[in-house]
Amino acid sequence: MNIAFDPIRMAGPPAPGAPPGGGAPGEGDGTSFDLATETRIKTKKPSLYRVLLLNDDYTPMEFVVFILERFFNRSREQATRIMLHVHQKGVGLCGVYTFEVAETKVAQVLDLARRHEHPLQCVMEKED
Ligand code: TYC
Repeated sequence: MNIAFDPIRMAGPPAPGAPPGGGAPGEGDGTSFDLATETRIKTKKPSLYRVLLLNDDYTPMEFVVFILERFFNRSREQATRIMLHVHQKGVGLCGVYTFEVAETKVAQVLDLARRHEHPLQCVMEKED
């Protein structure tokens, strides 16, 4: 039996003083290889990004409400509340997403606004 494939031998921690990587017999002669024995998988939470709408004097309120319903899955009531917040305060939060999702939503908003010749601006910013 090829000792490099012995699941019982490979299951435990390396013996004290064992070389890093396991150091199976036959190592280096092309007849053996190391198995991946790392059990504690390191994970990292993805960074999150706020997508914000900016106020302007020309984009129709109804268009902003439509944008919030269509791209940010907001109800008519939520969308109206966010739109009015942006109208009054100058900036407002549409949602929080991972990088690629936020990037896509900004692009969708800007593309539709441009095609309707509205100056609506949408930006993303990293959360701390
Ligand atoms: N201020 C705009 C108006 O009076 C409405 C508006 C709201 C525009 C939100 C942009 O992100 C915006 N027609």
